[in-house]
Amino acid sequence: MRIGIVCYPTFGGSGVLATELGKALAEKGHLVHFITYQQPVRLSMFMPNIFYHEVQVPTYPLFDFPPYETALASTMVNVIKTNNLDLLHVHYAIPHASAAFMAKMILQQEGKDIPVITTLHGTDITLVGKDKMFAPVVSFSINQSDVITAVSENLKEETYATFDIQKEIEVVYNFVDVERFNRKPLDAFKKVLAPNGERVILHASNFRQVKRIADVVQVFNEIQKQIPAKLLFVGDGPERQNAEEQGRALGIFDKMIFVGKQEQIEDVFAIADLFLLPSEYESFGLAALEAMASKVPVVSTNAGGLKEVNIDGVSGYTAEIGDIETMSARALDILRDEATLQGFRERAFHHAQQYHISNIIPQYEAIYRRFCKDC
Ligand code: GMT
Repeated sequence: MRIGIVCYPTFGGSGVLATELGKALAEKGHLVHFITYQQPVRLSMFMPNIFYHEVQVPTYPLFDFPPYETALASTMVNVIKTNNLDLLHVHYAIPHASAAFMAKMILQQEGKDIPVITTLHGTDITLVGKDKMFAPVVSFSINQSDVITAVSENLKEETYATFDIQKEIEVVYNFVDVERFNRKPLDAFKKVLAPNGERVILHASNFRQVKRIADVVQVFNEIQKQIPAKLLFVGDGPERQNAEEQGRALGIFDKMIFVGKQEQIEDVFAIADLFLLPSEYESFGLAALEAMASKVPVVSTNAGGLKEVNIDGVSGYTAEIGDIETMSARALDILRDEATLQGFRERAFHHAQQYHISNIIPQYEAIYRRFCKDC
C-alpha cells in the first residue's frame, strides 16, 4: 500500500509511535510517506521505501503566526496526488485531523477520495483538545475521519466523555519492538553511572507538569535512604530546572544524573533496575512499555491508561496520583533482593510481549485494507 503518515517529529510518544509504525510498515513492503515539518527523531536510517516530505511554512512580515495547518494541508494534497497515496494516517488530532479533512475535501473536488485514519494519543484529547479554543475543530475533524483509533481503552472512554463523537473509536494499543529493547547492559556505561553497584532508577519523559517530576525526586529520595541508588533522568523540558533545585534542597543532587534527550534510548533502559512514572495522566505510557520490554519493572500511578499497561503486582506496581509513600514502599519491595527484582523483570518482559510490534502492526494493516481492496 502507499501510506501517508503525519505526526509530530519530536521525542513525544505520538511521534515515536508513528515513526516506528512507518518503519515497520516499510519493512513489510509498503511505501511510506512521512509528511511533517522536520525529520522525525527515530527516522535516522535510510530505507528505500520510506520517503520524507518536509512541510515548508513560508514566512511573511504580515504573519505573526506562520500558517502551519494551511501549509500542511497543501503539502498533504501535493504528496497524495504526486505519489497516488491510498490513505492518510494522522497521529495526534491537533492540527493533523483538521488539516487532513481540508486535504480530503480539496481532493474530493478533483474526484479522488482519500481515506483518513486518525489515531488519538492522549494530550490531543485530555489536555489540549478539550481547551475551548480547540474543542469545536477537534470534535468536528475527529468525526470527519474515516476511522478513529485510540491507544488505550481509557483514551477511548475519555474521548467519548469529552466530545460528541458519533463514530466508533477502535482501540489499537501502542506497541514495542521487543527484540530491539531486550538488550544486554553496556557494562562500561553502567560502571560510569553507578560505579559502586548502585541501583539505577530511571525516569524518561518530556518533563512537563503532567509527568509530576517532583514526585520522581521524592520517591527516589525515599529509596536512596534505604539502598545505594542513582537517579537517571532522560529527556528534557520545562520541569528539569525545578527537579535540579529540588535535588539540591534535599541534598541528593550528587545522586541524580541528567543525560538529556537520547536517541538510543534502549541502551539507557538496558542499565536500569526500575522505571518511575508518577504521571497525573497517561493515555498509555509508551516509555513504561519500553522499560518493560527492556526487563525493567515499573512503579507508576494508576492514572488513565497506565493501569492497562503496568499491571499492579505483576510488571511492577501502581499507586494513586501523588501517593509518594506507596510508590516508595513498592519500589523498595521490588529492589529488596536480587530474586524479587529478577521475578519482576521477567514478568514485566512477559507482559510486554502482549504489545509486541508483530501483534499490533497487522491490526493497522487490517484497518488500511478496508479502503484498499486490491492491496
Ligand atoms: O506524554 C506526552 O506529553 C507526549 C504525548 C504525545 O502525544 O506525544 O504522549 C501521549 O502519547 C503517547 C503515545 O501514544 C502515550 O504513550 C502517552 O501516554 C501520551 N501522553 C499523555 O497522555 C500525557
